[in-house]
Amino acid sequence: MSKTTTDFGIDSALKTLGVSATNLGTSTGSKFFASGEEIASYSPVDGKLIGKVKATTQEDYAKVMETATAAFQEWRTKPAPLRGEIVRQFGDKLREKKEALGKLVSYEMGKSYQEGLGEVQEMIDICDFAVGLSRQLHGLTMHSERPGHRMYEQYHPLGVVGIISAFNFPVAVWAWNTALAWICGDVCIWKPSEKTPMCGIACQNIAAEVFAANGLPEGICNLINGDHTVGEMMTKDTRVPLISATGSTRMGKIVAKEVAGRLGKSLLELGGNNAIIVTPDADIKMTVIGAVFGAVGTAGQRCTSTRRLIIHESIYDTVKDAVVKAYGQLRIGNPLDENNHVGPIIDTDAVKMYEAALAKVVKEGGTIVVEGGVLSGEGYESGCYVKPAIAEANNTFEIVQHETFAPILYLLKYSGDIHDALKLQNGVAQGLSSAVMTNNLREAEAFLSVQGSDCGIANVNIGTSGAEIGGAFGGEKETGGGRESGSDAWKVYMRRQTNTINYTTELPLAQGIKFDL
Ligand code: UN1
Repeated sequence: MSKTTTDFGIDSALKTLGVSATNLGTSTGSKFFASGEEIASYSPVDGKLIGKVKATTQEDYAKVMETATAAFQEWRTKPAPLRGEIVRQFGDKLREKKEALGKLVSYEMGKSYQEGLGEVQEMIDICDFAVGLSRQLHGLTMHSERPGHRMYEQYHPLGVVGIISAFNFPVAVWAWNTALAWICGDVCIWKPSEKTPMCGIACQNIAAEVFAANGLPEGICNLINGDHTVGEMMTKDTRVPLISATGSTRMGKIVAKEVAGRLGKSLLELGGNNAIIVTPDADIKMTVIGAVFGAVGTAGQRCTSTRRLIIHESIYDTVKDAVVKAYGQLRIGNPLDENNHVGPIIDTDAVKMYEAALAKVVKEGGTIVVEGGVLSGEGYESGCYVKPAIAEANNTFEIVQHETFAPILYLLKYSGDIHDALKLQNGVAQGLSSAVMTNNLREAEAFLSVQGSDCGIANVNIGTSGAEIGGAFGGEKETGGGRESGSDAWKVYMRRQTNTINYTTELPLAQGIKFDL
């Protein structure tokens, strides 16, 4: 008998998170309302209905926007360290609810419970980071060319920030954006993926509780639900100065065009096609761990998932055999059961894309080395469990050039030196994450040099996924160019103002221009 949700504590997790089964949807703070169509959320784990939310209508959106705009007037006047204090409390609440939220992430999205917990940990980490930042929103002081003048820059909040997030990181990516936006003095409207709406409700509940406990306005945290038409309400809205969107390159191109058309700012984190280069100097044991976790973690549905292994011909067979052997040990099944490594993919549409990709790689001349396939029978009733597959392929294959959100790893062979491997690695349209496995200093430095990886993330002796929040996260080319989370990513959530103050009784002009009256 397969275990039930009660055995895994899902019912009690939902209770802890205040997620009831129906009629939740749009929300400003803790006030839920919505009048649109129902969106049902089915778990890919067991195919069961988790709950339903109502989609946001234009009228609902108008109400949210009005509340958010009003809340911004108040929130922006709070000193940044005080805003940091609120984010600190939010991080503490997440610590309290880590297990429950990690479970819901696992159950609604399908990633392993460990990865669900990891995702909540990313939220906690970004809160800690944001709290520190709230006392460090520094601008520069410049020396004026004019005597008796002082010149400096300061950062002010932007206003209402729109966040569109994807199903694969249903809570962490929202937190990256929102924790920074909040300490910067912005208010947020979040549209989570319509595939993971319950995670949205759970996070909204946690955040709203913190704002309410501090007597702060409802509209600092807002939630809207629905498909791309709901996202469009924000992308078209001139009252939303920044749209942060995570998802496919196809979606990002639409958002970018719409937001640029009204001269708004967009922060895009889109598709990846990430490779690990394995050189003759690689540590094979480390390579196998990095590659296998990178390819099958989150069932290959991270933006940072390893999709291509670029292996030197001299060690090709050794690496291939080691990775194939490791795949033989993978246990696929209920992600809440910690004995399993790989859970389901998000839905049956994703399963179709997975099957089509495997058929295509064969059609293009590739060779399957680890067979894929959809699992059926007890425990696999949802129809969303697939076998992680490996195919030998060519970088020029159309399917290899394309990001398929599923556990499919392509093996590519290179001869020559690191620059030949880099040509393959960089020879795709996307530019998110990259890695090299080598103990050779020259290879490592070449990989990181100006002629090296063209990606936003470049790792040495680490896989492509699992970035820490402290670094700026994002990538180049079709990945969209945005940077989220750590480093100075906060700057995009603020407007920079240059201030020059004349404390003399003269009015000298810059550039020495004479203008005597
Ligand atoms: C994503 O897939 O959109 O680096 C985010 C990682 C995670 C975040 C991935 N920390 O794999």
